[in-house]
Amino acid sequence: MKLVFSRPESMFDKQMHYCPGCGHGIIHRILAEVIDELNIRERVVGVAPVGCSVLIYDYINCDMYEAAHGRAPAVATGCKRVHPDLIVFTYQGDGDLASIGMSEIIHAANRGEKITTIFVNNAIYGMTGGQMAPTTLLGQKTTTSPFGRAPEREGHPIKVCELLSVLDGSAYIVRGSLSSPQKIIQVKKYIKKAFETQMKGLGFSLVEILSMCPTNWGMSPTKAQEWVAEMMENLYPLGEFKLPRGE
Ligand SMILES: Cc1ncc(C[n+]2csc(CCOP(=O)(O)OP(=O)(O)O)c2C)c(N)n1
Ligand code: SF4
Repeated sequence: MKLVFSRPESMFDKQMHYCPGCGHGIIHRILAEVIDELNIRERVVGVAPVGCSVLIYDYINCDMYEAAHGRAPAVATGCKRVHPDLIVFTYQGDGDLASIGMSEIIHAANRGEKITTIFVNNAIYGMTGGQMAPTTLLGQKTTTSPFGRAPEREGHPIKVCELLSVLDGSAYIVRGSLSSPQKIIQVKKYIKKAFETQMKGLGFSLVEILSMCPTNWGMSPTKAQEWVAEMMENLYPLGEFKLPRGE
């Protein structure tokens, strides 16, 4: 019989702790597939975030560090500079990357560190119970914006790809979404290209992924996926914001 579906080699056979309909599990899977396809598992080092995906090292079968809240780009920088032959990535949520870790990511991108960041934007702090994140949408209710985010009170949503793509040090900046199977396949291509950018020594690469948090959004998994398409993709346009030089 022809095998059409199997677990990626770079993924442990382990039940995940994520809520039903969460985007992290999907992203882990396509990340592991890319690592397999590029045949780089033994050269890859990841840096785990503080957030729901803190346990990514239990799921992806590669070497991994755990960094303090927001500091993954600094840890990845140290690793990559000491071991330039390794392929180093950070995996960060929006609270981790765009709140406490904002200066870390800006300076890592600006320095042109040859690392790859997988940035999971679910518009909320998932792990700690649904507080407002820098990426929370205007009008969106969270535990810390119970009347809906208002610009004069909580400020505007921060657009990370737009921000980082104007920095001279960034090489490849792209935004994808998990709102449909086609878009998930596209995200996988973006992740592959981001790793290839690093492997060619071209500089800093970041893949932002619009993702679901059905639990803290108070929605079913299906509705949450629709909300990504209808609400998030309007505010956060998809596509490649910056291409590596020469492309
Ligand atoms: C210095 C510090 N401050 C606050 C926390 C608490 N904390 C843990 S996870 C988290 C938010 C994570 O949200 P996000 O990065 O969006 O990831 P998600 O859980 O949504 O995937 C916070 C504030 C912490 N662990 N350390
Ligand atoms: S709280 Fe949200 S981000 Fe965290 S595992 Fe559940 S659905 Fe995923």
